[in-house]
Amino acid sequence: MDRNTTPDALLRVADRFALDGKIMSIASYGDGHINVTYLVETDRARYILQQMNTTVFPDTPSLMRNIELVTAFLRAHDQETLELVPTKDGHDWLSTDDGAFRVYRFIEDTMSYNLVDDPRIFARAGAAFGAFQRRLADFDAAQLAETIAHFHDTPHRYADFRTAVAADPLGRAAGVRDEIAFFDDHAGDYAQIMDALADGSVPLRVTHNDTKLNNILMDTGSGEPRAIIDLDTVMPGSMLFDFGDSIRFGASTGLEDEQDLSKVHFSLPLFCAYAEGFLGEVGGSATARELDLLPVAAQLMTLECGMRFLGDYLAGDVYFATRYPEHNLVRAHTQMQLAREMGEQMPQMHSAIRSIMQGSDGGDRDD
Ligand code: ADP
Ligand code: GN1
Ligand code: MG
Repeated sequence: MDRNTTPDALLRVADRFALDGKIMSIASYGDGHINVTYLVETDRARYILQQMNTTVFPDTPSLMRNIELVTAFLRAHDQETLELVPTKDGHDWLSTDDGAFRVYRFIEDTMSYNLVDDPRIFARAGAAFGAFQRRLADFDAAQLAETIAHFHDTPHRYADFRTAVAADPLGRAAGVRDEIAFFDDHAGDYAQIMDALADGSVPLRVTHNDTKLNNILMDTGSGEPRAIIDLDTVMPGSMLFDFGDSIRFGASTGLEDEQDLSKVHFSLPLFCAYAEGFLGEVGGSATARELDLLPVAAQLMTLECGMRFLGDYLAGDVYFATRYPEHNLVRAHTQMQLAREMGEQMPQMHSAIRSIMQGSDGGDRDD
């Protein structure tokens, strides 16, 4: 995807949308790895303009239909959510020679975190993602298109990873033999969630699937979560994907791309806080197998993301946005360290989940 749309082209694109006021500025915005995001300021309002990543999400009409359906559903349930701004001719996205674009109203007076050290903040994130999933339990999953096939199918991700290792177009594999061996050593673990989905002990639910902390906007005044964003991957999935991916990103003492690994550790207090918030919303509907797999899911989602970063490094940085040549490798290293430490603290994670569930009434469990 071309990430270098010229300022003139951006202005032409923004001008095709029904914005309120005269466009004053357009500037790059945010920390997403997939879409190209801009802040558009007019003399009356602010907007988010996104060039959608049509390589990652090839079926734009289905993607946008999912977002329309999910945001309409959330709004109908009084939940603040993304709001699309149509084009001047009434479409909810725009296709031009420069790519596919959409505009959201800017959700004002909010901020997002790439790192938290205060467990109370992370507990609120857990409650927000839990509430998101609980609300969507009433949403008819059959309406949703699968925007990326096999998104959290970890064995499938591992097969893709092995393909990238074998192809090695830039000759990078020789320099990362230990990293490749690390993901190979865990190959026997990868099927645990998919097997549980297949045998029915873990149900399919409507899930967000990309629950990193910076996909929640928090109110700058109250500190409470306001809206969950980045709805591109909302589709049928497992509660374990959402829980695990949040822990992968947020229960770390370092940034996802921290180069100094001495700063990157799995934090059990952050894990416990998130689990408490999340299970406070969805614990009652969780099956015994889901509860049992929550710690494993944290480690699996971390391994999965790590092998995606390393696979992209080998493939030549074609998927995730990178700012320097080793960026994906740096990200893979943080995920490896976190996955290793999660493995060491598996018993503590299990006992934390047990005590959270004993502390709650847990009376209406569906197992
Ligand atoms: P990506 O898929 O690339 O991660 P996101 O949809 O998450 O893209 O958007 C990137 C960033 O832009 C978010 O992390 C957030 O900071 C900001 N953002 C996106 N939508 C909005 C919005 N409606 N209001 C305010 N900020 C937003
Ligand atoms: C991407 O879109 P963004 O930046 O929120 C990726 C996630 C990864 C994440 C790693 C569609 O998320 O799956 O976990 O990067 N999204 C997609 O930071 O692949
Ligand atoms: Mg995002």
